[in-house]
Amino acid sequence: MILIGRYLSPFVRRVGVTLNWLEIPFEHLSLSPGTDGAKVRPYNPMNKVPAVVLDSGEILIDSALILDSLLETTPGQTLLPASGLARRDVLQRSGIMTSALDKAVAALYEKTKRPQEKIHQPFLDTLTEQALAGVNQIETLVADGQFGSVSEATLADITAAVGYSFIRATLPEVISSESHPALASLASSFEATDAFKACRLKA
Ligand SMILES: N[C@@H](CCC(=O)N[C@@H](CS)C(=O)NCC(=O)O)C(=O)O
Repeated sequence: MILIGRYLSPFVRRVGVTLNWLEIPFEHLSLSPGTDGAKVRPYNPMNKVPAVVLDSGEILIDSALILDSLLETTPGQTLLPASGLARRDVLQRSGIMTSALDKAVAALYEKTKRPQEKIHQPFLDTLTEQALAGVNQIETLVADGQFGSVSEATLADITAAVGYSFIRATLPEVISSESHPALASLASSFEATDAFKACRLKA
């Protein structure tokens, strides 16, 4: 299996961490759509990451679809329940963070991809507020005991920890251990695991 994309992308990173968590070997091509478009497009003509090449040669894109496929084909995995309310709950809590990450990535692009004079501050503020609203929901749920621990991890925990670290690194005005202590603590325990350490944020 091959994973395409840099771990700076939280979507790529949650796939890489999950592969490590499940002890599935893979090759990592650390490519950026911004600077390596010609190398990314053969895997995804839209020049987006992550993409995964399965051992069968099939190419999958989008972290949600990639993870669904990986988990579905890994017997005995415990990151995502097979069906029912428990499954919906893990997907919903993962989805809150991935939605916040969509907004955080858009805010980062708004800040970094435009000439300074073309940044539209009201739009940037809206994106930042949307990302913050998502991480605030996660903070409340973590503080309420609705997230797990390293020993009983689910996809929601991995996604929350990856999301915290990404937003903390790229939009530090949105999130910190002071503003989101429960989520920061969860992220810190997951970042200490080998699965996370093998996917360094900037690699
Ligand atoms: N919904 C997608 C989001 C992927 C995404 O936004 N990837 C970003 C990197 S973080 C990307 O490839 N951006 C390049 C672009 O949109 O031009 C997923 O979950 O994989």
